[in-house]
Amino acid sequence: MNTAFIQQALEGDRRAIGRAISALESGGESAYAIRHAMVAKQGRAHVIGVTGPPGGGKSTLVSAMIRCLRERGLTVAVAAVDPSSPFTGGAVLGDRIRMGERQSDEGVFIRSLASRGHLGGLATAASDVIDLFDASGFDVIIVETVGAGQSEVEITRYADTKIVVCPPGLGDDVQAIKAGILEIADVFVVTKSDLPDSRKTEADLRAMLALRKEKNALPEVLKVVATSGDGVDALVDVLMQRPARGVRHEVGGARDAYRQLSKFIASDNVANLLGMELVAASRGSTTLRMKVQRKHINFNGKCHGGMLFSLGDMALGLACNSQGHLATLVDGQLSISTAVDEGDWLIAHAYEVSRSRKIGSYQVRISRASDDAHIALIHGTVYVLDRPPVGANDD
Ligand SMILES: Nc1nc2c(ncn2[C@@H]2O[C@H](COP(=O)(O)OP(=O)(O)OP(=O)(O)O)[C@@H](O)[C@H]2O)c(=O)[nH]1
Ligand SMILES: [Mg+2]
Repeated sequence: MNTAFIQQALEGDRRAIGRAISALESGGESAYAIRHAMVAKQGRAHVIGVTGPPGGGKSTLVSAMIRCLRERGLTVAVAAVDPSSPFTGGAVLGDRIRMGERQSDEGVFIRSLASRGHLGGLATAASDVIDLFDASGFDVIIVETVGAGQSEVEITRYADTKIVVCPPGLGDDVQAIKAGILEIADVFVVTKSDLPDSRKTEADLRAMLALRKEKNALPEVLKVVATSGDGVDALVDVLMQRPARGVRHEVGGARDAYRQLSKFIASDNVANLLGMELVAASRGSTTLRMKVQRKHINFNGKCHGGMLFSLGDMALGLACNSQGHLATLVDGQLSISTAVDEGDWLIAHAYEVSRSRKIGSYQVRISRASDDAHIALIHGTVYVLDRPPVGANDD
């Protein structure tokens, strides 16, 4: 196997980087060699995830950010996951790029990636490609994902800073965006702020954030007109002020916990049956989301209490199994304070209250995504066994 290109890629050679990405995407032995070689060089780049609804203005925003970052002398690599419109050379990058200016710019590298439905989410290759860009010395890495389904949530686990794009006039989709994404956004960007509805979108976002109990580290809300460049400088200022560079490598195993727990939930029949999705995970805590559907509704026309318990139990089960030991619920109480309707998105946040070698105590707070209303609380006691969780061994 000729591996000279790996070294060249890590030195920033563009053709070699392209070749390395293809090797990572196709897997196999050279992918392994690349991963091995790049480990030592990771952790320098600021990885910025940009997600939001289809057609929300993500690519236009990314193009404007590239321009601004280049003016500040920073190099930029972009991974567009499952783009519905071609990224390189197309109109999405604006006239200057179309005219070939950006392609000949050595400081910008853009690549489209297919998400291949690995565990119902993001292709493994995407996270490898981010690591490769990082190891190849790019200052900023931007990852664009469409906010539909699990992949946008998953990709943001690999980002130091998460931008959620909210274009004006979303209507009912706003709730789906809020469900789960609210928890992960560091910055909300109201795109297309030249459109009249943008004031309302901004006001909606601010009203929603005002409901949050956790007042510190509230996400910023910024208005941008990417087509004219208005607001882009201010956005890049905010991004550059964040001390976030490289934190994805320092979060105490959060990435590992997330990867492990995605496997658990993907292989859980009840989670699949009821439509539960993993939003966030770290050791000892998890956040899930679930949209209340007709199949969850009881004879009274409200969400069945058992569905709430199932959701909470799943969140709790993942949280207590995230530490390498098999743990199982031995006692749990559910108290419900608000009835839930079809169409609502539920968020379940499970966290550890205390844990000894044998016994763990956990709580799950279930809330409604649209207004953060308190829905239910679960308290559970788990028994910890002296062996790993069953699903943990098949790596
Ligand atoms: N009025 C206005 N239109 C914009 C702005 N930014 C983007 N658009 C338009 O919105 C449409 C979608 O923009 P994209 O940047 O391709 O959106 P996207 O979110 O990347 O779309 P997908 O990748 O297909 O999900 C295009 O027609 C853009 O010209 C803006 O600031 N103002
Ligand atoms: Mg796009």
